[in-house]
Amino acid sequence: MNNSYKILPHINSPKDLKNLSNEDLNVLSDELAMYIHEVITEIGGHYSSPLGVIELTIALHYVYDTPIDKLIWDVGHQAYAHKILTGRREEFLKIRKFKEISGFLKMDESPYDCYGAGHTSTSISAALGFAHMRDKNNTNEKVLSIIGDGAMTGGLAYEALNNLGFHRTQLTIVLNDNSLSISESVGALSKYLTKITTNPTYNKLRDNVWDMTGKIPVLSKPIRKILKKTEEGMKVSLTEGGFFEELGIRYIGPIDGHDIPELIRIFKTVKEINSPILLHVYTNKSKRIKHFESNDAVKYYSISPGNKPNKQNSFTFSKVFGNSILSLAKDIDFKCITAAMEVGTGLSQFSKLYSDRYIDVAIAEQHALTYSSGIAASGNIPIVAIYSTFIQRAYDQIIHDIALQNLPVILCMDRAGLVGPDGPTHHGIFDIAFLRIIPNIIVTSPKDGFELHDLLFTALEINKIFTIRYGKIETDYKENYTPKLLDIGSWEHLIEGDDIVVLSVGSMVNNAIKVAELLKDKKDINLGVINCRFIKPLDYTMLSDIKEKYKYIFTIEEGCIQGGFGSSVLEYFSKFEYDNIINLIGVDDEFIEHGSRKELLELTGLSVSRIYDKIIEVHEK
Ligand SMILES: Cc1ncc(C[n+]2csc(CCOP(=O)(O)OP(=O)(O)O)c2C)c(N)n1
Repeated sequence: MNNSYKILPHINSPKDLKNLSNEDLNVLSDELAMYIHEVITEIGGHYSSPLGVIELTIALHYVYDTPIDKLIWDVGHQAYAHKILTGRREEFLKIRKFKEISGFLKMDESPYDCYGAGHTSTSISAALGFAHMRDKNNTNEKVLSIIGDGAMTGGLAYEALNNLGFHRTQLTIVLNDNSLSISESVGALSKYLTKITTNPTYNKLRDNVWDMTGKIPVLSKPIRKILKKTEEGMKVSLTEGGFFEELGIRYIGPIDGHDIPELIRIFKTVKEINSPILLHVYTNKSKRIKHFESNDAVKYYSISPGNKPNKQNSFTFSKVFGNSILSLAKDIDFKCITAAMEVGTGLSQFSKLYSDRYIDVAIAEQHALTYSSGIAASGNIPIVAIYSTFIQRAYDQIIHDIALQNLPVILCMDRAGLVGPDGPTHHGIFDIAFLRIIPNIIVTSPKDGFELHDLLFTALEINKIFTIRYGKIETDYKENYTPKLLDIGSWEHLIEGDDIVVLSVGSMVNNAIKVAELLKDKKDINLGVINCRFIKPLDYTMLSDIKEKYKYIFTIEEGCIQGGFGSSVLEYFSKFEYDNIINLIGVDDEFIEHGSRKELLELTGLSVSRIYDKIIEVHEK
């Protein structure tokens, strides 16, 4: 931190905010923005979302008595200012690095992180849990959920609102409305919120009510009642239904989320109200993006280390997915569905060129899956693109709505395996285990971009429930590739070995090939390598050959060992008498921290050198 910072270096906890003047608080907000900018452009991380809530964060910590009062941030990707103000200013310099502080909130990182997350839409439910236990224990801390308009589109948020409105306890929902999710916020709620924030008449009336109540500290009960009635009447008529009020949650807003004195004034008032409140704060994620050629909050949602642009000529699996979809769309009529991850899943171009065949359902993975089952049931082909980790919350939809009815949905899971700096909330390590046990489902993973294209093509041809998982990594691919149909359940014997074979899945096929080269070079051992692109069904013909030919069998997957691909191989072997020695390599019954993918592969035993060591250890025993 250079000498230009005047106030930030002296803030070691929220207590240090309490005596600052409004002017100093404003200077602090500029310094926080500069600090976040300097660090994140150098080491990478979320960018526009944290910059959008700087003033809001200052006002919250100024008014509330944290960590006694509970601030529960939804997702947590926006809470960088919270981390910096709560004693982690120096640690922030290495945020998201291996063994350093997390990019999300974590309960074991700080007492100020009273609840962790990474997936959206959990904060109101969790806050209600806190609030109810406070009531039972007769303590009087305040509980707040800070949730974005994007996260508010997730079904869990509505379940919590429903429960909160019924129980009517003190819980303040701060709705941070910037009209953006990662891309544009979509759906009826988004339109509804925009209508409120852009309605000048309503804003004026709203402010008047606040001015009056703010200026008269002790209002008589009847006046309060009348005011409340008028206010409700205005809201209901002007916002077409007073959605939150109808649920029993008092709506206050919209207020400017960048005006620190105003935020402080309103939080001080809200703090005194002991019923459920939704405080609608509008913020602008672009406001503090000043150092690039544009202030595009979608483009600068996150930044890679050194702010390097993506390499133009290289392919990631997401890019291959986007390209393959575009080329397949010319001849085959399918629909693409995403849950707010248009850019991340590689569907940006498709969404523009085929807007009538593209549906963003907002951050609603459960809905995305059941909605797709409806598309399939009506005789159309849905391709759903979702990150592996976010599929977890749509498990019953896969079993009950898709598999049980055998409805041919194609499910493409990006970010499978270890995703790196986003850490345990985002690693996609459970998908093989939880999908392969469901009847009627085909589970696959390509070794490279060409095979991803082949699998997509195959999925579109065969009219079955078809899932494809691939990681956040670069891969081989060439544009204008003509895909081929793959036999369901067919593996590829890439290298013939002597007595050891590696059954490798997806991203691990490349590592297995490198291990084979090393073993040949260093020990003159011929390692067999098989590309197990079908995780379910297995290639039973090849497995019976393997059983006879190889004494040592290793399975390698970038996923959990328990219930994973290796387990399915063991299930196969359990049907016979066998004397093969079988070893499973993968993530062994633990959550994996954040760090670079390279560091995490090393940690979990999935790096080339660790696989090599393991094979030698077993073979030379
Ligand atoms: C269940 C789930 N689906 C998708 C995501 C990916 N994701 C992270 S932040 C985000 C957008 C959140 O938008 P909003 O709540 O408005 O917050 P903002 O970033 O705009 O402040 C999305 C889709 C996620 N974290 N969790």
